[in-house]
Amino acid sequence: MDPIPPHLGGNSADSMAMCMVLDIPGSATAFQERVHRAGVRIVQNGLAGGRFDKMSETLPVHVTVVIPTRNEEEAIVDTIRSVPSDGWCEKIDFLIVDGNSTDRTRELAEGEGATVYLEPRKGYGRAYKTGFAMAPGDVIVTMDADCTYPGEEVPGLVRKLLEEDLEWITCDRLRRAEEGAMPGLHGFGNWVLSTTASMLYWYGVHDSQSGMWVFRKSIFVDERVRPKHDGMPLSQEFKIRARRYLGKNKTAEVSVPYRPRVGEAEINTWGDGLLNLRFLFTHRLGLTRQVTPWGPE
Ligand SMILES: Nc1nc2c(ncn2[C@@H]2O[C@H](COP(=O)(O)OP(=O)(O)OP(=O)(O)O)[C@@H](O)[C@H]2O)c(=O)[nH]1
Ligand SMILES: [Mg+2]
Repeated sequence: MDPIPPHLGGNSADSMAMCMVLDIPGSATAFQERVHRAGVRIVQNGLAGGRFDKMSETLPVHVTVVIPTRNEEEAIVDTIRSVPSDGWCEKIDFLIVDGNSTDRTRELAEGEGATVYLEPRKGYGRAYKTGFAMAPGDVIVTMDADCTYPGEEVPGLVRKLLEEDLEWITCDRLRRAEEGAMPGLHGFGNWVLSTTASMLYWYGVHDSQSGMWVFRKSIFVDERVRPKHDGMPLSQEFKIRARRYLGKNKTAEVSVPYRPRVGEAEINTWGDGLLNLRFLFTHRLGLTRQVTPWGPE
């Protein structure tokens, strides 16, 4: 079965055409210089089916931005538009995994040319377990549908992934959070969870709760890398698995700006915080179990 019905339009001719053209004077030279400076060898991409050509200005890769949504009509359009689609990669599409929104989220996302998949099973993690399996791109990028993450950084992050031959990047929000982005309890909860995760797993990630990742879809061939939780703990679970099974040389944490939320949050700060904390301990003890399987129903 084709995982994404063609009528959903994620691979629309318009977005393809937009991504095929790029003509930025000097950028190839700058790119080569950066590669040279970093002493990084550009290796076989192995995903787009060809060699990553350092002379090329368009990254030879198909990128899918996966966004879970639940009642995000205020921010979904700006979130999608925040990611450049002006030809920096061969192809880019958006996959919205919607958890039964009762507002106009799905309609607005479709209006932006995104593929919208209705995932009625509840949960942030549940949405990603569906979206990751369905995403058609070689590289997957994630973000919330609330304008908190910097879409404009996506091309640079994907370029870094390819240039440095990484498998997975997680974005740290703590160092560059803008005023009001992580108010009171949120900031404190983040600190408690991130510190606890560092002590229990010693995995070198500062922001355990960030939901912006940039990675190659092929990492999921190794099933140990697939996060299993249906709820918010999927975020920290993914980081723990990626660092453990992909190794520190193939993974990185990069600081990005983080902005105040647009639209009402639906998360239960205390409930989700405690669930995350409990997960850190139970996962360490090997006591967590998978409730629903990987992929769409
Ligand atoms: N499909 C689906 N998406 C969800 C669900 N719960 C949350 N989301 C989406 O997942 C993303 C993350 O949720 P947020 O409410 O932003 O959680 P958060 O970032 O921890 O909280 P804030 O700091 O308030 O933004 C958002 O885009 C939500 O719309 C769900 O049950 N199903
Ligand atoms: Mg959010």
